[in-house]
Amino acid sequence: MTQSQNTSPLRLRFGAEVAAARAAAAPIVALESTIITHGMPWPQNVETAEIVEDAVRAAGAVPATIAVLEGEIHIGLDAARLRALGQAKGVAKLSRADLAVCLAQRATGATTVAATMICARLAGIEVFATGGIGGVHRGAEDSFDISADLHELAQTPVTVVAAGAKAILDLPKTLEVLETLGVPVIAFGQDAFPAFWSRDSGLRAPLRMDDPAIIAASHRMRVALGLPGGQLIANPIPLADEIPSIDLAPLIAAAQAEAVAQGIKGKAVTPFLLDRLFALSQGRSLSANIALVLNNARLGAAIAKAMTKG
Ligand code: PSU
Ligand code: MN
Repeated sequence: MTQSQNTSPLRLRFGAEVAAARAAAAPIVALESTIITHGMPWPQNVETAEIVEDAVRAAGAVPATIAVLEGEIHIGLDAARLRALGQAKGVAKLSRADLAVCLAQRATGATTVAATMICARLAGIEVFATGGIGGVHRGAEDSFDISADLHELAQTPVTVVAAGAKAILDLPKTLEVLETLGVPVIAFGQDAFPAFWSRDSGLRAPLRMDDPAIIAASHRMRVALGLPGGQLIANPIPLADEIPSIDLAPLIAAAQAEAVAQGIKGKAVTPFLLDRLFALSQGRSLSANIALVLNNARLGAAIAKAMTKG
């Protein structure tokens, strides 16, 4: 260890299962915690987090749910900590800008895609599965609301598996920004860029791959090239769980109008829209959401396994 590491104030707390996996060089899949605290209502948030972890295990990898608890980065949460986080009120939502502040204040917070990528890299975890990433919001030409997730994908070498981006975002602009930032956007098993609840956004993904082993190989190749960022793997929701976008479009428009009318800004925007959508769809969106996260967890595990074979 170098001097600077010895004097670093940072300490990662590894869960027992993750510590054992690290010792055995077994495949590990990182999972985020903002989806638990800000992305789904209780109790489905905790139930989903648990079955997603089980899906990773069933696919032959070890899940590492990441969160900051009382000023420490946890890589892997035990059942009690997961349940407590899922029921806690007013947990902070941590993106790149917030992480150091939360740790210095010894506070608790849930990690977004951006913050989870930062923590996963520190823990040596190269694959991360979630539901949807943040992106360019509708009306960004006025609000400038562009998620820090996109910039994180450009600078932190973690392969992120998501079901594309939600239609609460401006998908063409999101793809343009990812292209500008040099982030590979790779649709898995199809040509179309998926749109979260639906398999086809109507936009073509810039890249396509059909084999987790090739995804692992291109991750390695980026590292070998000295390229700093990660890859976005856009994995379409299973056909049986898809919701036609025509059903959701009016609800998204309504939620969007409410956000504008109520002056919702900054990091409150995404949680507000997700919460309103769940309510407006009478929970219909939730089972699809759960199915796609499970699907991403399985693909994440397959990629993580391929990385350890490499
Ligand atoms: N999109 C979803 N579900 C989520 C999120 C995004 O479909 O739970 C969460 C993720 O944690 C993501 C964050 O990183 O919201 C993006 O927030 P913002 O737009 O404020 O960057
Ligand atoms: Mn934002």
